[in-house]
Amino acid sequence: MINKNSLKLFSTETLIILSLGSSTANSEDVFDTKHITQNKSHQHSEKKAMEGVCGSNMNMDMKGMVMYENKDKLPKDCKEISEDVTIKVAAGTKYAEQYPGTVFGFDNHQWQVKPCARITVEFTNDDKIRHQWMIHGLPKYLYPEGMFHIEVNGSGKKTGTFIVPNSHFTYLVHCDIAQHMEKGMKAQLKVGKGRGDLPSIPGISDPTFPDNFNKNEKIN
Ligand SMILES: [Cu+2]
Repeated sequence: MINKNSLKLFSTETLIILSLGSSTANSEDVFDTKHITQNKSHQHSEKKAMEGVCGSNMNMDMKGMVMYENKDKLPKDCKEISEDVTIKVAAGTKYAEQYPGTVFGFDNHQWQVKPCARITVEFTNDDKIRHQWMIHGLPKYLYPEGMFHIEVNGSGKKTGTFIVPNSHFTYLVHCDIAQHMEKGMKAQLKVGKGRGDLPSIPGISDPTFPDNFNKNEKIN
């Protein structure tokens, strides 16, 4: 069966490609240059080809990646770096043991820094599965998708740096692997005074919709 919607989508895309092709005189040139650059970077050995900084500020190898790192570009509302902070974070199932109902966790679920701080995150994964330290809500002119992200595939460590803006805010930090945040890998970074607590942070805040274990409820 051919899905009508996908046909519709396909035809719209085709139209866009066609119109781009005809309206941009040197679009082929642009494409060719990109193509050559990509080929060049892939001419190294197999190991090298897997490593290095990709076009989107992503530093990746077999152990994991650091994405959208920013060591020196100041947010618009910062005149200077206020402080250099190193946050050491460990991730793993063992950190969930003290919080009933969770399966995964960080060794710390909250950090606080000054506005305009430069933060270096040393992220250690104590499990044999993949974990992430991912922060959201950063200014999009500096961080694509408003995000900075470290990922470690199995036990190991990765380090990355980013700079926060000047406003008081509470940023969401989590692991984006399916069900890891829901099962405890959720934390917050408070910049300045922050802006309250996020819900469901282990050891810090209650969930918005708590599980209901009614002892009086009869099971038939
Ligand atoms: Cu995880």
